[in-house]
Parts: sequence; C-alpha cells; structure tokens
Amino acid sequence: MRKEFNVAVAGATGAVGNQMVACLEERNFPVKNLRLLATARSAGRKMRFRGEEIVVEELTELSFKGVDIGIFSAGAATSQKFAPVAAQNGCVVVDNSSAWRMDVDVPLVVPEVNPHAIAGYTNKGIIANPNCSTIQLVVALAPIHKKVGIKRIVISTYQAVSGTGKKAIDELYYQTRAILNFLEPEKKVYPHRIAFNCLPHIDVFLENGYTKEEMKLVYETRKILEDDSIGITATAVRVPVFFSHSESVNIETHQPISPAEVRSMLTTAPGVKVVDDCQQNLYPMAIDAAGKDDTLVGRIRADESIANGINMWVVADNIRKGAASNAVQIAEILARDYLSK
Ligand code: NAP
Ligand code: 3JN
Repeated sequence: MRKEFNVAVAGATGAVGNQMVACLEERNFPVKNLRLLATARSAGRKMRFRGEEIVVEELTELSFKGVDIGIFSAGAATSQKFAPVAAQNGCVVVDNSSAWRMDVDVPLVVPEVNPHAIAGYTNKGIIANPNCSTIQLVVALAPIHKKVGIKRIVISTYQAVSGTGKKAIDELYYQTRAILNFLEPEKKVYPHRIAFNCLPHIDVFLENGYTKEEMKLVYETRKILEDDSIGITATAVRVPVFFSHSESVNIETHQPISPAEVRSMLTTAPGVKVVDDCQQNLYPMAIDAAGKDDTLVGRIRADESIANGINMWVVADNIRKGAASNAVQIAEILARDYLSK
C-alpha cells in the first residue's frame, strides 16, 4: 500500500498556497492529514480539500509537530524563521521562497532537470523551489545544455502580476476598471501604474544596477544546471497580464545546433510543449499557458548575428509550474523515493 503523509501548507491562503492545495488534490498526493497555515488574520477561515473543509490555523513554532512534509509559500522571512523549526521537528520542508535557494547545503530543484539533487535534503531538512522565471527557463534550456553546452544566455522577462501575490492581481483589475471608467487609478502595490503599462522593475534594485529578480535568474540557473561558467544577463519586466510569465531567451552554445534540432529535442523534453508554427500563427502565449503545467516553447530560430546562436520564446504559468506544481512535484519525488522506505 502507498504510504501516506501528514502535510502542512504554510501560506495556504495566498495566490501560490491556494494552488499548492489544488495541486495536492489534482495530483492525488498521498495526504493522510493536511494542515493549512497562514497569519492570525486568516485563522478560522475554511478552505476545501478533497470535498472537505479544513480550518486555516495560525502558523506558529508548534505547527509542525507530527508533520512529515511542509510546503512553504509565506515569504522569505517566514521561511527563514520557520523552516529550521519544522526541520527540527522531523518535517522536510519544500520552500518556495528565496530564503534558502543559494545555501550550498540546500538543493534547488526542478524535477525535469535535476531530480537527483533532492537527495541533499538530508543536510538541513530543506529543499528549495526556484524562482518562477528560473524554473521555466531551465526546463526549456536543460536539454540543449546537455547536448551542446550553453555558453551565454540573454533573457528578457514579461512577468504577470500574479507573481507579486493576490494584492497585485486586485491592483491590475481595479486599475484597469478605473481607467476604462475614466477614473483615477489607485496605486498600492507597485511604484507606478501597472494597467496599460510595463515596469522594468521586479523586486528591489541592487548596487550593480540590476534588480534582485534579475540576479536570481543568474545565480539560480547556474546552480540548477550545475555550471558556473555560463554567462547570464537578464532584464525582468512586469507587464499587465494576470497569469503566466513570458521570456525572450537568446543563447549562444559551445557546439553548433540548428533550430530544427532544438525543436526536435524539445518535442520530447519532459515538461515542455513546443508550440512553433509561424505559418499558422502558432506560438506560446500567456493565455494558453495559464492553468497548465507545461512550459511552452516557440519562435525557435537562429540568431543570425553570431555563430552558434538561438532565439526562443518561453511561456509558463508562474503560479503553477513557476511555484505550486514544481513544489508539489518535488514533494512527490521526496515522498516516493526517500520517505517511503
Ligand atoms: P500572497 O498572495 O500575498 O500570500 C501570502 C501568503 O503567506 C498568505 O497565505 C499569507 O497569509 C501568508 N503569510 C504571510 N506572512 C506570514 C506569516 N508571517 N506567517 C504565516 N503566514 C504568512 O503571496 P504569494 O504570491 O502566494 O507568494 C507567497 C510567497 O511565495 C512569496 O513571498 C515568495 O516568497 C513565494 N513566491 C515564489 C514564487 C516563485 O517564483 N517560485 C512566486 C511567487 C511567490 P494571510 O493570507 O493570512 O495574510
Ligand atoms: O515577481 C514575480 O513574478 C515572482 C516573485 C517571486 C517572489 C516574490 C516575493 C518574494 C519571491 C521569490 O520567489 O523569489 C520572493 C522571495 O521569496 O524572495
């Protein structure tokens, strides 16, 4: 019989947490008992799981007693504080924040790319889930890196507001509605209006002139692909889209590879769906990726300005594959291959 686990979702009432609960149900994760954790503000609220109502509890140091797997999505400060507490209680944490991603003792995992790294969970009892923009990038690039080696990556992202959480989803909705009604839109979440606008600003600015989101792409990609020699530069842009991040990706490879070879290789790559038929106006779009777990790749073409260059357009649902489903996939491998013995 399949072993069942006591699971806790920290940040269950958030944009990502909600989807984590949905993914656990959809993927038929072997849950014995589910605890839903959030702030005191949400305690007492009810959420549905497998047709039953579960009461949300306040996250405290006592929340993890008897819990086998904790899936965290309540922000980096909460993870920094509570993931070690959970681990001390024997609960393995799959953490969706940036708190532990670059810790050398914490594996940073995308199941299609480096599932073997999960074994490192024994170091600290924590496994990190990468940033959403990194996840879809490495799902698309890992097969190419394996075959011909990637020397350099230039990425420009077009990121949906849901990446900022439930308040930002409301902000885009209310600003759009206000503008279409000739009213002054209110700004609460972003420093500028997001409706009918693009902001080249995600997360905080750093001393090197990049944003933290841009540098997450650089460091996390190298860690997951296990190659610090790859040159990576990024521009991260917030766009007025509710769900799914899109990325313009330019790569330079060590050995030559044609667009047809890339297309063929990605057709069989796990987690990838090639959508690439310009004659039929078929290419990846945010509205098609939303609600799904595949990473859509298209507009695959040669970069004619260099010898071994390829351009592509990569799109995935940032809340699903970019956060919730990637975390649940990690938990599945952990449960099946490491905690069932
Ligand atoms: P959100 O919609 O604002 O939800 C935040 C969730 O965290 C809510 O459930 C909130 O509870 C809970 N929370 C906040 N502070 C807490 C605390 N001190 N103790 C317990 N619970 C707390 O945000 P989101 O979009 O779901 O994102 C949540 C986090 O996930 C982000 O901060 C980030 O670290 C991570 N994230 C990662 C990615 C990725 O790229 N992989 C993408 C998006 C988000 P209440 O409802 O009670 O306030
Ligand atoms: O903005 C996006 O599209 C992705 C946002 C991710 C995010 C938002 C707030 C805090 C993160 C993250 O996962 O890197 C964090 C964080 O944990 O630092």
